[in-house]
Amino acid sequence: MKNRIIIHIDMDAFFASIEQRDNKSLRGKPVIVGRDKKQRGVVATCSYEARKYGIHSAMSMSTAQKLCPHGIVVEPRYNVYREVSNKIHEIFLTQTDIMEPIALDEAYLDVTDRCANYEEAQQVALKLKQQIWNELSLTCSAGVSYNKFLAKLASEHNKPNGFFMIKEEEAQKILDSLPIGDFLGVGKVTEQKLKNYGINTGRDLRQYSLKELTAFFQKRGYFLYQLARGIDERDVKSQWVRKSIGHEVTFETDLEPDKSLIIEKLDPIAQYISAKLIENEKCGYVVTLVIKNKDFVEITKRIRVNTPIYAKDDIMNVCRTLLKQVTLSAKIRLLGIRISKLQVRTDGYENLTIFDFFK
Ligand code: TTP
Ligand code: MG
Repeated sequence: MKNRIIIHIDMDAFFASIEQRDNKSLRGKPVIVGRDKKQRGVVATCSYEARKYGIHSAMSMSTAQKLCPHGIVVEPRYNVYREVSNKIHEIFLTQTDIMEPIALDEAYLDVTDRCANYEEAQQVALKLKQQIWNELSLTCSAGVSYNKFLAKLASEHNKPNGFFMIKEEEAQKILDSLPIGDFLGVGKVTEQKLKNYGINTGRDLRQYSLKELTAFFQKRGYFLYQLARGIDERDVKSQWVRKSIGHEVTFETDLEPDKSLIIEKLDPIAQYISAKLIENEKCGYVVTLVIKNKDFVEITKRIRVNTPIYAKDDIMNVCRTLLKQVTLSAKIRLLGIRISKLQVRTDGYENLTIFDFFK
């Protein structure tokens, strides 16, 4: 069986980056997000500028302010963070259905079926980073590997705004030199206990037999034994139902702003989406047409049809209608179509034409 390919994405200084994005005066400054409560609160997170002073999550606010007296304390805005988190998940779902969100700012994506090799997975990860930047003006770090533990390790490798891959042949070397405290599930107490056995790195861990490790640490010993050898069989648990199916194409040379040419270029995109809808036994009510011009100005037009569609010709008919509402002047660099408000396809409307369906 083919090895899995998993992407882990984690937003950089998540709460703090959102605060800096939304308030220009905080950019480039040490920002500490947390409730002050007369300095009795704790730091939720802080900007990378504040990390230089040794501030980190869960540190007491009073310590943080002692370390960096000119740090700017900002109250958390959880509803905003939640909203951004939802948008990030939507972006992830444009690339794969198998997505497991962890907390608000990270997720695992299983792209085994979607990517033939690591290079393709790299393209997906970099595309997601770019999409997050384009749509949300936030950076994240991405890691690619063949299991969850190593993918997360990879995403942490070049933080912030990083990308790193750990392929099978590179994993052991990286794990051998990994400090024991960085292994999955090793908290402060276990770390100390491991160190008492002389285990400071992955290499030290690998010197112990499975029998010894399970004797010392019970079930966790078994996991540690496996992790030291780059084995982590946890699945990416996707609880998410795909909300839309879309596809975009960026052209190598910008297109002339000519509607008949655009129709021609939209055809294979509609074909691709239709195939995806059929494969997933889905049809959708909302069609969105995306046109981005050479200056990165994006035009989106959306329409809801009365009966959900999935056939290429129906998708193209709706796109033609949407295109009529658009005025084009500059050359075009990207075209995309998205079908949303999906539902499971049931037979019985295949022969109807879309023109009956507009509201
Ligand atoms: P993290 O991903 O651990 O941290 P981060 O995104 O701020 O920084 P980076 O990933 O670049 O190292 O956590 C995500 C968010 O969760 C973080 O912005 C704030 C929140 N959080 C807390 O509220 N308390 C905590 O103790 C931690 C670790 C995070
Ligand atoms: Mg993060």
